[in-house]
Amino acid sequence: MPDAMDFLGIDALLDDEERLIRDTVRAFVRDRISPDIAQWFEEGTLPREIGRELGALGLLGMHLHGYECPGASAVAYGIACMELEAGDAGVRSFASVQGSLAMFAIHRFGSEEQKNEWLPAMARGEKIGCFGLTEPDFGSNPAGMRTTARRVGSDWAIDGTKMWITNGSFADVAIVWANTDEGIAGFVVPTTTKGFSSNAIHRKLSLRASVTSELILDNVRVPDSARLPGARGLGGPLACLNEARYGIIWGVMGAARSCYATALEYAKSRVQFDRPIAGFQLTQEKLVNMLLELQKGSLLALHLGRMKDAGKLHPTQVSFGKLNNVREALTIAREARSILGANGVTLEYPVIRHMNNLESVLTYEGTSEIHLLVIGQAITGLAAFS
Ligand code: TGC
Ligand code: FAD
Repeated sequence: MPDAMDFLGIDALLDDEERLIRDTVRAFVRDRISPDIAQWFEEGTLPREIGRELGALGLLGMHLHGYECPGASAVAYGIACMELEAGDAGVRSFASVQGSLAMFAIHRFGSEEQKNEWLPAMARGEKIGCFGLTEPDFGSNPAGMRTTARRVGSDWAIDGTKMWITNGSFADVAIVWANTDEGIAGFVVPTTTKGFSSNAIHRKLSLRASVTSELILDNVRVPDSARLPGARGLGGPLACLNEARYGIIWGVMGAARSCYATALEYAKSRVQFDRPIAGFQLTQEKLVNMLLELQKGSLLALHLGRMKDAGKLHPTQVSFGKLNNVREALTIAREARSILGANGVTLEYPVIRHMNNLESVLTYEGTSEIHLLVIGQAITGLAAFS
């Protein structure tokens, strides 16, 4: 009989190293994240030392090569994202922003000096990075950003406000995207630079175990050596987003798996009308639909991961994965919550925490509507963004 958690035997498609990474990250989540995550979520915190622990496990900048980064495969990185998000999307977000956004930007577009200065310390989790693209008035449409960088002698002066920036308040370095006379450029800005400040955003009901902040840049002066020399135009930040979006395709299946597993166990033990609720047809329909989408989404993640490792993954295919898997993970979480009845609305179970987190994941890294339009443009040749 197939395994209720791996009905299609997807595990057999992984190699020994991939299984080892999965088991290692799963054990870390079980021992270090799961016991405290409900409390962190309730308090709206994520302990900073988690960064060093993720670094010690080689999970920061995991798929980057050189500069003390592990150089793991895309599939291995995806598996790590899945296990981290099975714990909480806030922890996966931390690793995504650090590795796929901040470190990737430096790795892909930075000078040797920038790479040597930042990447080893960031891989170890000693220095934390954030990625400032979104602004209060420009979310889905970053091309309109108002943050500017103008030359002042041999320096740059950066002015503007970035909004909804993960890790913003405890970052050591911010990758800031700004408009210049030559188009959009990226800057590596130490957060101790004069004129740089941040404000944590409070009252979030989603991704509470993750710090989200506003960044204010008021005449922030940096030398030309802080500019990312390889980044030209909006394609620079969007190339970074491809990396983080790829990790999300896997990550959300981890959250969905946690919801499905919780609902299945609950349904087998919760008795109403003298029978376990798992014995009712309506509950079985929910569980089976969850399993179908969980397994299909996991296969999709693996397929896209193998394509990425072969160097054949197109950004529009990343959009395909992000749109499908986040949408389905959210549906799975909502179904799981209903199976838990009143218990489904408390932090005693992980389900509503995942469900609320997934609302952010649906929005960040490109909303589901934007990814739908990216795919729509790819298949029709017609852009429908504006
Ligand atoms: P468009 O004219 O289509 O493109 C401008 C230039 O960018 C290139 N490009 C890409 N390059 C790499 N990867 C991609 N996915 C790319 N998409 C486009 C394109 O070829 C072009 O290059 P060039 O050389 O011709 O100039 O740009 P557009 O202004 O029409 O916008 C397209 C659109 C709407 C798809 C894009 O703006 C978009 O993706 N918007 C969504 C914004 C977004 O995702 N923001 C995320 C912020 S970061 C975040 O959310 C972190 S969450 C934290 C966490 O993970 O925990
Ligand atoms: P808007 O762009 O205003 O969109 C609002 C609604 O309008 C959405 O449903 C959207 O799909 C829809 N819409 C917009 N344009 C169109 C269109 N052309 N056609 C159809 N529908 C459209 N950003 C960063 O730069 N760095 C970070 O680290 C970061 N972390 C984040 C963490 C959290 C917890 C959250 C919630 C967000 C984070 N973001 C970050 C910001 C995130 O990327 C943006 O919220 C996202 O890009 C959407 O922008 P917006 O919120 O301004 O929504």
